[in-house]
Formats: sequence, C-alpha cells, structure tokens
Amino acid sequence: MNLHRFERIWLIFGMGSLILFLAIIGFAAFWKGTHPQSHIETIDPKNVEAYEDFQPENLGLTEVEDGKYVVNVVASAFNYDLGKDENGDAVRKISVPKGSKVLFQVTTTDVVHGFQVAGTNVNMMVEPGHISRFEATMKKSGEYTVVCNEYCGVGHHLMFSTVEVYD
Ligand SMILES: [Cu+2]
Repeated sequence: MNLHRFERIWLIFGMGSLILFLAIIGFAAFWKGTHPQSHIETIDPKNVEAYEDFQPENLGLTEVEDGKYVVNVVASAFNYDLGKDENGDAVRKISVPKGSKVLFQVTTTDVVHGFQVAGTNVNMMVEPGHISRFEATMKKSGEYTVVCNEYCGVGHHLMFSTVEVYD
C-alpha cells in the first residue's frame, strides 16, 4: 500500500499525540496520584446534618489517630464551614503537622463549589447531593489557600480558607 507523504506525516502526528496523551494520563494517575474523588455516597443537601460527619460539632479538623486527620467541611455560597472555635468564632484556618495524612470530606448545601488546596493535589468538585472525599499526605510545610474554583455566584472570590502545614 502506497501512502502519500502528507498522509504518513499526519498518521505519525495523530498516533504520536495519542501516545503522548496516554503517557501524561499515566504519569498523573500512577506517579502523581491523581484520581477522581469519590462520588459513591449521596446526601440530602437540604439536611446535611443528618449525616454525622457534617453535624456542626463535627466540622473542621479532627485527629483520628497519630498523624491521621479528618477535615469535615460544609461548603455554601460563599463560605467553607469548618465549625466554630472555643470563642464561638468561625474557624478560618486549620493546622496540621508536616507528613500527616489528611482526609478531606466536603459537601455543599446549595450549588456546585470547588475545593482546591492550592499548591497540593487536593482539588475536588463539590456537588449538591454528594460527598467529595480526598486523602492527601501533606509533604511540604507552608500556608495553603483553599479556593473555590467553580463559579458559584457574586461572592465567589470571597470564598476561601487556609490550611497550614507546620514542621
Ligand atoms: Cu465559588
């Protein structure tokens, strides 16, 4: 079979890009540990408190065992609810030691929000009716800003929180 030179170039280009894209997906999935967050469990967005983890006293950071933490978050326009501190003020920041394993569990009571801990591989879409979960190991110390990366309304840019990883 005789292929025109341009056809051959085009075929090589097409197959080459396919191999390149598969390599990028493989690198992200197996080397960087990227995977879709769990969407298996459903929740009533109008009554998230029926779910124990999202009751007001269980929000925010909890140490479940040595070096292992759970962070429960209820997102809504335009806030991440991390519970209240001992003075009754809203918690805006959570702090964990370097190297700890942190399971983020996030749900929303209204619209689709994002939950990205910028600078880490925690980046989830939070959909009403679902619980988004992602466990990450905080390898580097520093202050990370939690941002909403799904446009959720006029106060979208005011929606943020902070994760501190200390040595
Ligand atoms: Cu938003």
